[in-house]
Amino acid sequence: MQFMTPFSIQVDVSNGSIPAAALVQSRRLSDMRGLYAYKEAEETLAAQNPLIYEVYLAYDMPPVEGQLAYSTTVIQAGKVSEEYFMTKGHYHSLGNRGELYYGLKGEGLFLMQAETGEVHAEAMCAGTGAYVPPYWGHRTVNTGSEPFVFLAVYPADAGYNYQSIAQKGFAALVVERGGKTELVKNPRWL
Ligand code: M6P
Ligand code: ZN
Repeated sequence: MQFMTPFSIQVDVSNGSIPAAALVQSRRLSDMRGLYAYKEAEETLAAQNPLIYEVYLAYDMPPVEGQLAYSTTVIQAGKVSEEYFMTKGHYHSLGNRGELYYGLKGEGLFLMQAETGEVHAEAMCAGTGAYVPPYWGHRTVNTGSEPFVFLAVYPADAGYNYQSIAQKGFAALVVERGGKTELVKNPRWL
């Protein structure tokens, strides 16, 4: 491994941004085509194409074993019909790599899923440290009324596998029904 000089990078905890980020990724509804369950509501909202979330990558870390990468994610508050705004969600290309999330602002649900379809959800708010063990797919959902912000730390060589979630989604959807947050079965999941 390359010998690297230690460093620090500031996160603006008032809004979750990283002003000196190496990369900022913005995901609008159009970047998430087919991921929301309610197709008609997605079509209606498509004209506005709202910003769903941003990812601030702190540092352009070489994707090699032993290094850690970190980022913040800011998910806007909102819903597509009754399904809350959320991240795309991914498995790691190297399945045996875990990840740690730390809540900074707002409220969310951290949805994790094993390849078998077993689903596990952890509620998150400022101060929650939530751990994704190796092999679990993961997606975050903003269940609150303000932006949901968290920091993620993960092995720099973990990589992203978006394919299976793009095809089938998660086994559970996170929806608001009667003013409450509920996990319901995803009808597209076979
Ligand atoms: C967290 C980390 C990132 C990830 C981001 C958004 O910040 O897990 O690695 O990119 O969330 O999630 P996704 O890539 O699924 O859109
Ligand atoms: Zn990950």
